[in-house]
Amino acid sequence: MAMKPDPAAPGKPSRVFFALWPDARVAKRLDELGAEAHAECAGRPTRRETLHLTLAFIGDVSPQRLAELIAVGNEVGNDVEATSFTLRLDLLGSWRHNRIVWAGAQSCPAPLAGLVERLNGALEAAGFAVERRPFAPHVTLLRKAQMQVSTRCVDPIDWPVDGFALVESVQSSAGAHYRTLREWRAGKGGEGADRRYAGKSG
Ligand code: 2AM
Repeated sequence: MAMKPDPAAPGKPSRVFFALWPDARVAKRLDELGAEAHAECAGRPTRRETLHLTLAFIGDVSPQRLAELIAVGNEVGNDVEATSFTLRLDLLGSWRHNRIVWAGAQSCPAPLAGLVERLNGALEAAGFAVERRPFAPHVTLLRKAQMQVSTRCVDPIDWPVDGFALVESVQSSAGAHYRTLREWRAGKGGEGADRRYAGKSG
């Protein structure tokens, strides 16, 4: 009889990505915008504690390669000044191809574009496949939306960004849960980079 894979077995790959995670105030505003969008489009709202902006999606990696990703984060997170900026989310829109409704930005701040570029550069140098499409900063508010929206301006949500995280996505029947593997934050923990935290899931 064929053996079933043991989900707890060592060596199981993790599905990981670098992301910005909002603080409680920004998450609340995004959640409110998500509720407004849900009234219009239906679909499955992103739970407040899981709202995030993906900087670089990596996909499945073996536990052995996680150390290389942390080295990538250390390299990029060392420049703490470059990870502090304000991101103004002032657009609501949707994509037909994947039926998501998102919050986005009329203008991508140069430090955000720079952060993504540096992450992709370091990922590529470390042998990871990187996204070739232009970066489209967005926070997914709804999945499986039944209606689309025409892109429109909304009350701006100013997101004070002061770091980024390496996050693991764990799929379950209840949706995705996320666990922060490592976080790099400006102005905290001495040198700013490489502050481990216990991990959040949602
Ligand atoms: P999304 O919000 O636009 O769906 C965790 O799955 C995060 O990585 C999500 O924010 C998701 O973006 C993004 N993601 C998932 N699969 C991806 C892929 N193949 N390419 C780029 N980003 C992806």
